[in-house]
Amino acid sequence: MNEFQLSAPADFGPDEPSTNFRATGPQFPPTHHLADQPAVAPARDVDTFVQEFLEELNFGQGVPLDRSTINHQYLALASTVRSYLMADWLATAARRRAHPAKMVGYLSAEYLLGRQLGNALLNSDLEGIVEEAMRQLGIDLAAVRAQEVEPGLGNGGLGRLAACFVDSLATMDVSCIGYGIRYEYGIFRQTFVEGRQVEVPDTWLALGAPWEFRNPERAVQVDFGGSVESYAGDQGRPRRRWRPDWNVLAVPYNYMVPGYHNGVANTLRLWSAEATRAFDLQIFNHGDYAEAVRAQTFAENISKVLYPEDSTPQGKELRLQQQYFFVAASIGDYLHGTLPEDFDLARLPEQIIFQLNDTHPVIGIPELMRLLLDVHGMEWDQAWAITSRCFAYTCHTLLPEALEVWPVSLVERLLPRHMEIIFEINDRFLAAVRAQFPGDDDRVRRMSIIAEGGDRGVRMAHLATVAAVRVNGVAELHSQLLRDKVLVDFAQLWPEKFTNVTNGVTPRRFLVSANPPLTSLINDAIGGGWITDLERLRELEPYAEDPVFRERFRSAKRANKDHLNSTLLAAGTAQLPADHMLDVMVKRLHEYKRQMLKLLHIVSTYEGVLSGRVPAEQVTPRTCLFGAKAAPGYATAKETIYLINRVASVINSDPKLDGRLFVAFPPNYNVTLAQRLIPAADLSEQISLAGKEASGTGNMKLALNGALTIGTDDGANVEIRKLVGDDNFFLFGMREPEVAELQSRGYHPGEVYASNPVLKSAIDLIASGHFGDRGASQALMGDLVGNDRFMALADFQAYVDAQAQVDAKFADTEAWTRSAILNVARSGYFSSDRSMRDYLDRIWGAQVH
Ligand code: 26W
Repeated sequence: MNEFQLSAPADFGPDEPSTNFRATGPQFPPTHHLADQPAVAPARDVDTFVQEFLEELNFGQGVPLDRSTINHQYLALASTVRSYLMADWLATAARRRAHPAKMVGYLSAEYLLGRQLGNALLNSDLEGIVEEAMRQLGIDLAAVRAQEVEPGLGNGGLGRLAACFVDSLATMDVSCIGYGIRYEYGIFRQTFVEGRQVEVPDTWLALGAPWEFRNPERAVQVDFGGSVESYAGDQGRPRRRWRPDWNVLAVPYNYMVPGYHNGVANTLRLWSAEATRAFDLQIFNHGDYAEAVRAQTFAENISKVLYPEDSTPQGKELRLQQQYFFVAASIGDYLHGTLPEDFDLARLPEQIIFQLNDTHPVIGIPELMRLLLDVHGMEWDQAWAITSRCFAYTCHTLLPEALEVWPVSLVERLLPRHMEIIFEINDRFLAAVRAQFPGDDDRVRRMSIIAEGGDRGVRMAHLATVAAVRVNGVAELHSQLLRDKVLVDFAQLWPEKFTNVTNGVTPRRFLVSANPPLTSLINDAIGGGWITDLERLRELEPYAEDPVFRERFRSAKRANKDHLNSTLLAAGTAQLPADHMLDVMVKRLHEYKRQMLKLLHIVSTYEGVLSGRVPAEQVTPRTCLFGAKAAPGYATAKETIYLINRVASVINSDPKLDGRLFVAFPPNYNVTLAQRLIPAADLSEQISLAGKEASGTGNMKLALNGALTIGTDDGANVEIRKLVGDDNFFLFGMREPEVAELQSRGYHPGEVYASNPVLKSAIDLIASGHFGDRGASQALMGDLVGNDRFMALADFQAYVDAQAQVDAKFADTEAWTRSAILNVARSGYFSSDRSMRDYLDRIWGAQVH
């Protein structure tokens, strides 16, 4: 070898980075004996973990232990735990490649994941080792865990459900990939300034994001705008071609989704928007620096922030860009990144089912059609035969205003080819409707995907229902109302397409992680099998008759209340009085959920004492705790928060109540706070107007943690009551048919106000300015007495009567505890594992595994 001959041939290799991410593996036959070894996780013992951790701290974070901050320690711990999970992830992927089966592609614009470290330690059964390792290193594990900022990539129920579902699919070892958006800013952080909600940006990435893997090689270009042109395809067949005029790069960030104690880890792939051409040097060289980077900022806007609405779409263009961005990236990634290059797309429905989490990803339907028609050159019928077997749609709402309808003009401008395809889908669909219902133009107008008249709109729920193999609601009553009302025309046309899958929650996070005292009590009684087979909680039923068990159950609840108080103390919010019934209402602030009805009960109790109508000592010591964010643009919701805080400050400092009634409203309700609050609760408030709450999932978490529910027959409350038994549930209020009947007959809240003196006194006290800001109070009470869209006044008396039953039962401690234990024992059905089994049986099919 002469002095000029360089050692490795690489030096002379191509000087362009390879972009062919399919070319994997070493370039030459490896000789080292470890080369073909599967990745093995580090040994699962304390010393190895300590070693791995210190390596991560020293060489990953670049600090010695004695100079490490809690954030260094958190990032190092997360990365160390991650390396243990990684082996499962690689093994799971290899096993899936070796035994390919149909999989689920879960498309959701929201994932409310909660903190990752605790869940990773639990599911990978590393808690014991890590606790001991940190102890030996003198590190306060609780403080390190508190360092994690939860990824708030969702608004509420829909986003959290997606997170519970992917946890269950991994625990059930079902092949699934979750697709979504990596928002740079998640749901806003809620602060209170003089009782008013003030939103603060959610800088969740600021101190590092150790749980994600950026994979730029698998970036997907996503196009927008432009126009469509015709050209002659092969054999001169007329074809259409989209000529987009701008694009962005969708860069994937992979998250591992570990199963519980099964060595499985699925993938959650969240897309982040980056500029295709990050920087325009020509423009820069001409000195227009801002212009040079404009494309970059413009592109990044797409995944910049989560829309904080959870019911009323704002119809903003950026929102549609976000929806198309992640769906096009996901479908493109799967078709052109995951499937073998020579895969016969006619067999696509055997490979994957895309579950549409509400209407937000529905633009994926014309996107798949576009790829099959324009990119893969298929004829319409073949493309539709494939597409109409690749999607299933879950509806999560009953509020007409929450159903997305995108202006045709906007879709035409942003996605001209997709609008063409939607028109074609609609024409063919309406032809079938006309054939089935000749002359019924009204039905055609009702069912059309295109809402005519004025600014034409695309009804995304109709498009989803036309294309999906299955449409499901999220609780029996909800699915029934979809069939009988919201989508009645479609249910008549395709009765077999409609089904129900009642929601569920993961017992790993919301029982085992959140409630260690109750978990060990249950384990002692019936073993640990319930954690992956929750209906086994039924075996607890006999223990409800056991006074010793009942006492231990109460001490678990007390321990959770103390733990909650330490959390609230740390957050600088008011301590909860001991020995109070903890009455909890935690959910997004929305008029249909009727936080106002809860407030009227509180004020009428207070007014009763104030006016001498009720002797203070007769008031059951109770703390009413609210947790609720309001969409920033939702004025009535924000005014309700403001009123709750004003009522709290007056009641909590009024000696007349002798501390027997306390109102707490810790700010920034999120998954982490839910895990603290729910195990401490005695009473669960599920008081929405019947026919409005699709399901609810907080109701399930609270029942599983031994809270008794006071609720209407709405959403999943109906199924909770059926399972736990009427004696262990405080039912009140109108049923859905009664609501519909009153609405059609005409509802006059003013008359209810005038005819119920207790109600009138409470409203008048608020309107009087007794709780401050008389103007704001009067406006809110005026709207309530004048409109009361969700009939809080109509259900007030029934609610107050039910609350009296609650007080009576709570006074009988043994009876209350017995009911609480029966709620836990009979709520196993509400596991998200069971929900997944129902999706497999009723929607995805057994091929998925
Ligand atoms: C476009 C604005 C928007 C954003 C989110 C409209 C609607 C939504 C979600 C569908 C709202 C939501 O979170 N719905 C809740 O979904 C839960 C999970 O199925 C149910 O348990 C709740 O009842 C339902 O309100």
